[in-house]
Amino acid sequence: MASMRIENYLKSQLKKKNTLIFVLIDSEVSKNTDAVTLAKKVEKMGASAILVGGSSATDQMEMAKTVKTIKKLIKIPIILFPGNITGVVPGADAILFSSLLNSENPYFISQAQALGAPAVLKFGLEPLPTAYLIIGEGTSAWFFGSARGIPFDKPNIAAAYSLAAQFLGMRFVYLEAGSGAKSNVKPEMVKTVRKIFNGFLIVGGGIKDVKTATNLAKAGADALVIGTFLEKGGSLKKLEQITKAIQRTKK
Ligand code: 1GP
Repeated sequence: MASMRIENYLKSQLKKKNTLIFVLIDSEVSKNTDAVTLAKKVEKMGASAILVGGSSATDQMEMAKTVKTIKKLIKIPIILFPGNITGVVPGADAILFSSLLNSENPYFISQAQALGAPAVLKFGLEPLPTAYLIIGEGTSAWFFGSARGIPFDKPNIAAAYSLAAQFLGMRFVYLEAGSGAKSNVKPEMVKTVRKIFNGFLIVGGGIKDVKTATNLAKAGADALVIGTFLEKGGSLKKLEQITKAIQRTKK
């Protein structure tokens, strides 16, 4: 049985905090030095994990370098968030081992996974079995993943996919509006998925204010992912306000 160190860590974090913050670092957008400074700051501020990757991050060398540099300086786990097999690099703690369940291209449902799995094993990355669901359309993740985006106002479709994920043994669901999305996943959808899905529920895409984050936390998200807000120079003070607010919001 593979180690479940990171999965157990996330569960124990959930017992202390109601909703967690994961900060996404796209190694191609942030320079190595920026990524290091950012990782250190967000750790101090209460983020529970750093995600490295994204659907447009394809430079493995750059990504491996970022992971290696950050790893030496922080204690919170680094979780890879691959958009393709190029997102599998050594040195991280775990990987969102994801199947893009609503893709129209089987490559993103099972073939990339088969191609990437041996490297995940070789690099000793803990695979976190994740159903990746793309909500809405027009984002890079939607485009590159050939997704048939679940409409924002169809929570029951997201819930049906999440239940299917659970029946398939996946312990994580990621409701993804896409990086820099104009509209984020609606609390109603999170609530509907939460009712039916027993695992760890991640929500991301376009989150940049306390109110949105609090409503998603209240609706039952276990972790919110924030990337673009910081990439675009959003203040750490505001991120801290978001973090504090969701950590005290009861589901
Ligand atoms: C994207 O869900 C993540 O894959 C984070 O989205 O970059 O919009 O914060 P943002």
